Amino acid sequence: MAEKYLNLINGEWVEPSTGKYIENRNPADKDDLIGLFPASSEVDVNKAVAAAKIAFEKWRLIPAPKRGDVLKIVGDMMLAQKDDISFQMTREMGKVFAETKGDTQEGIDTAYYAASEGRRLFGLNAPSELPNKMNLSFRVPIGVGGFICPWNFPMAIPTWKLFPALVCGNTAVFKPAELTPKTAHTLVEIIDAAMREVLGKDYIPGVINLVHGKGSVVGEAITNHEDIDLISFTGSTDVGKRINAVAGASLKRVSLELGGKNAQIVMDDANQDLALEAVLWGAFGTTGQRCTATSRLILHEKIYDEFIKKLVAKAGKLRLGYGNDKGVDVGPCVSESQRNSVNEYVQIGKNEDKAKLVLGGEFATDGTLSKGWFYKPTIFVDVTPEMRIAKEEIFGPVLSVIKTTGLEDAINILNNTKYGLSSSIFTNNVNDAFTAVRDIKAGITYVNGATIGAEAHMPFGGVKQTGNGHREGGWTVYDFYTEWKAVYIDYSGKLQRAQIDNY
Ligand code: UN1
Repeated sequence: MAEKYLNLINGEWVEPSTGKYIENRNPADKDDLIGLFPASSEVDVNKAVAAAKIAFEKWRLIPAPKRGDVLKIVGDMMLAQKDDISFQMTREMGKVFAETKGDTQEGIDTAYYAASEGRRLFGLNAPSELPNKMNLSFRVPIGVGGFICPWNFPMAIPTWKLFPALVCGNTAVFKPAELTPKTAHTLVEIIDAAMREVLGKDYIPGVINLVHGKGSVVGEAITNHEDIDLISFTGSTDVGKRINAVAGASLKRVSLELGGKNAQIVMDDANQDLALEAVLWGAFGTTGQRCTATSRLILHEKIYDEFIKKLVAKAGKLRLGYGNDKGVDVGPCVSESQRNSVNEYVQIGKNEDKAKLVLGGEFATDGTLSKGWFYKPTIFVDVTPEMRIAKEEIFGPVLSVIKTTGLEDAINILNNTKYGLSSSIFTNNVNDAFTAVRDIKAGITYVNGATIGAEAHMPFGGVKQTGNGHREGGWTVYDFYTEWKAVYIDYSGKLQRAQIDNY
């Protein structure tokens, strides 16, 4: 019998009110049942929010450096368990062990950053327009946050949200992706243990609550809840729009990280070997299941045929398999429905008269691959910018190659999408590089680097329909998790009226 996992509500591990559980299986081997995770309902969300609301009044009074100490211990614990966390993450999510170790490391980096932010969280002062009066402004926490997270970065993305939120003094109701509940369980176990260690007898139950279940039930209940003050969501643009609309009705603060249709430009003067390595990594790493994945390659016409030949040869050699096995380059799609959705896009590409499929385009079923949701690395060439495979997010190992005549044309093609998350240009021409940095419409631009691999202490997010203007990561996220409070201290001993007495 598979192990049953529980929700964490008000400091206690509890069964879901429904008594029902959801199976978590290995996408590389559907016979491998990892565990059973709560299929929670609105009732569980209500309990979690109530606990978080009470906890907020105590947690906000814990000095920020002490809240940071909790995050320091969290980082240490994650580091000590890095290999085990990553092994389990590969088992439930599919990407290869080297990548899940990167995912865990991103969480560790975020923990240490948040820990030190506990001793900063800088405010700003300004002079008063009146004598004997002091003006200060500082950050205050907002309240209860709802955190709705995706499966592609089961550790890094929840930490991007939870750690800064917590160090700022907010409390949390965390709903992880249904497909990666085990990593979430481990993360919350660690946070709770660190809270107990740092706070001792002053431990506050309900600062972090974990409610497993479906987005349509648990995510929906969080979005609708009147005592949730802010929501941070990473996922599809369609769901993001819905969350924004529903949460906007009660004026919740909402941070959205949504789709991408990222492109890598390769100019004719570029280091081709480097550009080749980058596109292989950007397009097929994480089986193409990153918001930042390279799903378009915009190739200069002068190197077009030669580059494609090398690319197809190399991509054809990528080894598919279970990501915890040695020598595997690419894992499975995360689920059957995700693989079907990738395959539907490939059929759309195949039906385009002009686009040519030059690699893959089908399920990979050789030997043990038939036990999982594997899809062959797929490349379409001669794609034109208006085709659906050039515009829509596929979220799988599918690359569309588009020919360009030069820099301006390449940038126009790159910008021809409703998204704007990551982007890249390979060139050795410094003028072209800076022009691209200026004119590309995206939240992230790499020069001579792949579209994936953002660092945890830098602003992460996109323009246009990739989000709603907020950024995760680094210092910028602290603006999302705090409000500014302005304080005026008058030590003149009389009533001084701004805008009146001094003019
Ligand atoms: C995502 O795909 O949602 O920059 C996050 C990167 C990773 C994070 C990706 N550090 O590719």
